[in-house]
Amino acid sequence: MVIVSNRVADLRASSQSGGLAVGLADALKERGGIWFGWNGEREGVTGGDLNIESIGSVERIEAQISPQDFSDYYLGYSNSVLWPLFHYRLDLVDFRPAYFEGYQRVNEMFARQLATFLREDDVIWVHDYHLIPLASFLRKLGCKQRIGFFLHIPFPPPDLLAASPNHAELVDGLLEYDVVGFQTKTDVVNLKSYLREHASAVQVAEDRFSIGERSVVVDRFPIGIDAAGFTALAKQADEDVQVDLMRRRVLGRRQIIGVDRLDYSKGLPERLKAFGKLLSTHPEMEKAVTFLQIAPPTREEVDAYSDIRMELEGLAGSINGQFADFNWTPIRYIHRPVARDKLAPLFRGSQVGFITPLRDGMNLVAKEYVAAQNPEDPGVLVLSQFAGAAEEMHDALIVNPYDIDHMAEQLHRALTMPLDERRRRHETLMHHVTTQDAQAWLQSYLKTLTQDEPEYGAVG
Ligand code: GDG
Repeated sequence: MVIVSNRVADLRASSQSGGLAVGLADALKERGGIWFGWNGEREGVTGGDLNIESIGSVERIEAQISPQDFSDYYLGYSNSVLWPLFHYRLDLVDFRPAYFEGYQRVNEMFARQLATFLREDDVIWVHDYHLIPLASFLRKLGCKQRIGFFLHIPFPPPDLLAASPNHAELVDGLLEYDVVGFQTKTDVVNLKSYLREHASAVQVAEDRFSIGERSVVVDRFPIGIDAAGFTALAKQADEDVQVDLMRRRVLGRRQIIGVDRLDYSKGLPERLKAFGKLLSTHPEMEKAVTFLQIAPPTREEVDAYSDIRMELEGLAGSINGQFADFNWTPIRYIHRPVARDKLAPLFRGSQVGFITPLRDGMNLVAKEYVAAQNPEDPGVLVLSQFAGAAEEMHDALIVNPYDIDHMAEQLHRALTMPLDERRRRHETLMHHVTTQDAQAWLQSYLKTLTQDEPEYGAVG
């Protein structure tokens, strides 16, 4: 098995640290194979020496890229074109021919480097938007192996995608895979409608398109979390978290929590405004609730990210200035990562999980919040209709993240929801999170990727 992703996971991390990467790493260790990706450094030499480390039956291979490629491939095409475009944010897209050239160049180089390690019977699983053209370059080098792709972020509707000057090349790149996996039905429908309108692919079954001699499966594989692991982690509050919990209990103060990488797709300004609105429309909530927003920094070199940081700091400051008292700060905003073993008990100790992205592939935090709750006295999940997770988590309070007033009202509803309704909603959500977990996702994807391609006559 060969996994390719922009960054390579730490294969020595214990399963305690949880997360998707650990699930994938475990699957890789079980089967033996390779995890290939970029080493994360921006000062390398494109095509320079690979860093190869053997850990049991797995080889961890990291490639270098040059400062120019870091700028064109990573900051440029991946994060200033594809990320905003695929999150429906055409206003933030910065198309430049040099970015696309860098994107192709790095993908071609990765393909050449990886190809020398491949065996005939390997199964290759490529992850995410940085690497869409990888299969096409591998095919040009003669690789006939099964190659699958999984997109962790949304896939936009044809009209939006068509705004990219390179849309045809991107989709042609996708068609070189044997399986193209998405998070949601909406993403699947978006690619299928693009294929029907713009591409030469012919639909030969519900989830299969043929292109010349080959065919590609297009389906959804909603990603899950290690639910059992996260529940266990949530039950072990360390001293700091326990003291914080006790203090709030004594003061009769409830907590709303949000955890997101600081990204414009996560709807953070709208979320802060909704909390401000709650305080102004329900004065009884003053001193009765605090909002803890954890938002560690990412991709700070991209302008749109420094803009959102400034906007958020301004908003948190002004809401706190308006409502705070000497003994109560309404918003606690943390712009640093918080350790996972603190995060889980913090979720458990918070009465509302407030997860309102403007657009999100899935959103694992929504699932982690549910897994962390005490089933006897669970908190309430308030979830954006535009998170992939909303497609299945119907028992959350589903909100439109652009509608500040409605979000404020749903926050109020969550904070005042009777215990039996909270339990009922949590039970259904928990059933979903534990059955559709990371293992289920992995197995269903790999089953599809490893099954033989049917004869065309047998299809459809
Ligand atoms: C992409 C897609 C899709 C966050 N802050 C801290 C921290 N986190 C952890 C969370 C969660 C993960 O990071 C974030 O996952 P999300 O799914 O919420 O979002 P993205 O990072 O945007 O992920 C997304 C995902 O890929 C998987 O396919 O669901 O839609 O955008 O696990 O807990 N962890 C720690 N400290 C933090 O401060 N320890």
